Amino acid sequence: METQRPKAALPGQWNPGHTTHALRGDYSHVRPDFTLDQPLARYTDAEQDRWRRLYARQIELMPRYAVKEFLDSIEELDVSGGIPDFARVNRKLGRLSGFQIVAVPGLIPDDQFFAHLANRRFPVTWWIRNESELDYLEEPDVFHDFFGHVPLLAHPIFADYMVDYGKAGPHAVAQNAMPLLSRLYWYTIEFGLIRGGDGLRVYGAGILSSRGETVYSIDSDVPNRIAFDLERVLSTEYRIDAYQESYFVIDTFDQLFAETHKPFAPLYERLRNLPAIAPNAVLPRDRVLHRGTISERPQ
Ligand code: HBI
Ligand code: FE
Repeated sequence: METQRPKAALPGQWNPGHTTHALRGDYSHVRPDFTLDQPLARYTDAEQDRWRRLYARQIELMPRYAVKEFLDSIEELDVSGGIPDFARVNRKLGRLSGFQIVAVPGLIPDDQFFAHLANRRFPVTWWIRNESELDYLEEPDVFHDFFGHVPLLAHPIFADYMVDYGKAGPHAVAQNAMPLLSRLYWYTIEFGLIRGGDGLRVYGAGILSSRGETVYSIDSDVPNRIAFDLERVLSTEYRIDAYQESYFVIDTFDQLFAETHKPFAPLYERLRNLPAIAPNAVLPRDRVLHRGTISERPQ
């Protein structure tokens, strides 16, 4: 595990609408929906080798840390040998959950992102990180998006949750509640934990694609681990430049899917004007699985 605390690989909370730096992808040849054809011929041998090394070191952690559905699916996708051919993967993925992955140059505007999810398409950045970014990069690359997100898209219940998230997007935007909905994405799809028969496991893509955070999220005494509660998650801020200070734990994907079928409008109304909860906070009403040392830090 790295000595310095590398920042967590940043999944897509930044997008052209409000990122603080120029995005690195080339957006000049994208279609109106921000997709492009995956430039398979542009991958160099060095990049293919980098994928194989990233894959090999991350996959060895998975039997111990990842939720079972991830393990089954990443094996089935058979992408250890090099950067996946999205068209080939789509044939399998389509049969498993109806999802298709589409190549994009990087982060895309929220409304486009929601529209893809709502139509059972997941945007996957086509380029791979540099050698110097093996443990951290600011924007999602093909390893974060594919290794982190795609395997669970093959799981029908989780796939339906992703579609529902996409459908919820425009309503949140209309109610000026995007920050609240982003927290749900962050604390489930990107950094979610699940407790099943075999103990605490990871299902969040931001963790699954980060060697350091995979171990930290399960083994470290530092972060809080709190039972998932929809209002608590919608109200809790998150860090985008370090390992998470709190993780929220679901019991099943069905629970997550059911939770998000509650009407969000009244929640937004009530929560939107309340002060946000600090990422390291533990509240009296929390069902605490582990109170982290981070909770002692003044908020
Ligand atoms: N774009 N390509 C890409 N990937 C994401 O994960 C992503 C995005 N744009 C916006 C975004 N995520 C988040 O703001 C979502 O909460 C909408
Ligand atoms: Fe992501």
